[in-house]
Amino acid sequence: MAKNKGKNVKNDSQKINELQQFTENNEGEFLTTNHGVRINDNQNTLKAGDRGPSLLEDFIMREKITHFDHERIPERIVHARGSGAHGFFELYKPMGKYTKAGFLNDTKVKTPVFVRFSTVAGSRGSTDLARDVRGFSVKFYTQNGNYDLVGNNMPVFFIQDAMKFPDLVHAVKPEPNNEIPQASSAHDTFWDFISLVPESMHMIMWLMSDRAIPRSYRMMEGFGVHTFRFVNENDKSHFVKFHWKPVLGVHSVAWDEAQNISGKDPDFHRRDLWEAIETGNFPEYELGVQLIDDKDEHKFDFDLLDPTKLIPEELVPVQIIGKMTLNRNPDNFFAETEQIAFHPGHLVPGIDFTNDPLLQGRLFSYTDTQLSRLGSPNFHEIPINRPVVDVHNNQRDGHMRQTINKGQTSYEPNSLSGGCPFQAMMKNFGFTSFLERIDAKKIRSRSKSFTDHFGQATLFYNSQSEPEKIHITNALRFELSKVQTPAIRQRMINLLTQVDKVLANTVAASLGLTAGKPEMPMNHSFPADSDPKDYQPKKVRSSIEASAALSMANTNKNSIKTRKIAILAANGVEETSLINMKKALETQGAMVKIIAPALGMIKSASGKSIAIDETFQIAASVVFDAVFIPAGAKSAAALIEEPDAIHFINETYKHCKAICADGEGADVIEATYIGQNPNDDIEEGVITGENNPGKLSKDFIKAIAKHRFWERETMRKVPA
Ligand code: HDE
Repeated sequence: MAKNKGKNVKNDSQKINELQQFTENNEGEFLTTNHGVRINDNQNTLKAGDRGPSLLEDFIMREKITHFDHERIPERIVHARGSGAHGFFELYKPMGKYTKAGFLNDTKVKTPVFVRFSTVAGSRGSTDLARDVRGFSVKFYTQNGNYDLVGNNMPVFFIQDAMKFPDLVHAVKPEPNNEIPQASSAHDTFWDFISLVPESMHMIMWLMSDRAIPRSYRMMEGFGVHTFRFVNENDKSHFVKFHWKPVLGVHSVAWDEAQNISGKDPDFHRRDLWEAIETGNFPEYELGVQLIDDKDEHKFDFDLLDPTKLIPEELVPVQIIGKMTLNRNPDNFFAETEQIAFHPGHLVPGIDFTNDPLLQGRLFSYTDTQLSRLGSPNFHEIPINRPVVDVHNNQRDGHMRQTINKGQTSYEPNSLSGGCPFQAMMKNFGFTSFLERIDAKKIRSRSKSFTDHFGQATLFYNSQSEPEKIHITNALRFELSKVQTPAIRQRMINLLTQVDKVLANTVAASLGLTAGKPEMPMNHSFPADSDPKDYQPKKVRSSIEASAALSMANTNKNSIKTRKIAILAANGVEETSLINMKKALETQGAMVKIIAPALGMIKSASGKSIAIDETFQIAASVVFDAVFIPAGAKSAAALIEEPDAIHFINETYKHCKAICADGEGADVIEATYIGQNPNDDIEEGVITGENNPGKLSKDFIKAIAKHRFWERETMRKVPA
């Protein structure tokens, strides 16, 4: 295990202390300028007479406005929209056999972390519910320096080589002539690019799946994507893939719901994360690793260095080695979430890169982007970016330097400062790169082992449940219907035939097209002396037919913890019916809100006052996971007369969520589409009952835990 010299090691709460050191406390203080001069009037500019011109000498007004003018920094080129949280990581079992990384060896150490979740394509103010990849970046403030695991919620990527990244991002961003559309891949330039880059097909399957519209940041997986290396004390290396598994399971919303949420609450994921932490429902994720012995590098039917491939868990199981808990919201969004600077090149001894050509390019990009965004090579001195260990080197000065370096020397070797700071040369003390043998020609090309562009796209598609397959099909129909250029649609359909014929034909039918043979685009990365035929994209049949871990249908469905449940009520509600269900749900960790026609209080049938949380004016079914309608004849009658209540239930039904009614509450369900359709039986997930409140709440809780009843989608369409 890599050791630190005792002197510069600090305890784990150091990060919190350090941030506190920079945290302003205004309590009982006077307003001052940035230079500490007290301000006696913060309302009026200095003027020549109270109706006269403003005076240039008003240094207080000028300082205030100048600072305001410069408040914004460039948003991130990608992943501009994000939300962050503090937390800690705890190790379950020492991993010394594989890695000397300190924080992966000591189970007693609680390593502080900061996490930033994000979407990729949209601007900083865009909606959380765009169909998009989600960023999942974790900064570990370890005792051996900062380690950043800068991953996504999908385990593969669109492209194999960093050279293509600006093209990909230009294609997905709003089109340059009219800056349309915001935070959406459903437009010509994106699909034009994708239709010409078949290596993207595996990632496209993920992007068109429900993984791209998570229910919550707390209910999505994270992946390191690239293959990295673990290196142990004896310099033995293992390949490693990183996984984050959310304790609450992996869940998504429906596409129609996502579009609605984007209007009703564009901050849905941000709010969800913030509220979960504020209410003590700390998000938890287990860290898993897939480990591959160096000697097994070539034993797979894909290349470990190819970031468009995952390693099926059936081939290499994920070992769970620790857990991350997010337990503290940032104090200031800008200072922390906006200024945090991640970098896949922030490594600690015991973890190393591989030659994945996408990863290699990222190693250049992330420092460069911080220089542009944060404006100075001293971005590591911003409190959120500082390590919990001291920094000692001879780097000096620069824009906005904070450190006051003492002494006569700023070079090494030196004798005037006794040689300090000196190199950590002793074995296993400082960072050393894995001694990988490289013996090759300098060349711009791609390995032949990267040419299977479809095998894992098919594996992913085959691993999905029926409803998930339908969602992928519908997402492709939606996106490609938005494409205006017929040739692009046709090229995409032709490519889809390589993934699954039924999928291709179904999408083709709704576009009025017939699937044809794909023309493989000329790939200009062939080595000059090679036969292009050898480098054409192809499909390698995966050694397994389907992988259970790739389907969300197989995720945790035992808990309703933190699920949001709406109770619809009006005057005359049966108090016990409402209160008992509320208690039963809250005991299981759900968050319950009472929604009524007007704010304030409602009067129960027995004359008790019950406080209301929201009215139908702002409440929307799409931000809830389930709905309950309590007993009470008068309340039910009032809800039946309330169009928004009927719409609420119809929409909950349409989005396949659990619905429950007690006693006369069932009359309200009868008044909705569900009851108006006498040919359909009341099906699973719609629960009514009387005289057995215990059973009712038990059945309802079970139904909510199932997350969704997707079968409803194929049974009938609800005009919600
Ligand atoms: Fe990034 N990426 N990326 N990326 N990326 C950035 O860095 C880049 C890639 C990812 O919450 C930028 O600080 C290149 C893969 C996340 O602050 C930028 C390439 C994966 C975040 C950048 C990739 C990611 C970023 C923009 C191809 C999944 C948000 C702002 C070679 C493993 C981090 C910034 C945060 C952010 C470049 C590909 C994940 C421009 C050149 C693959 C989660 O430097």
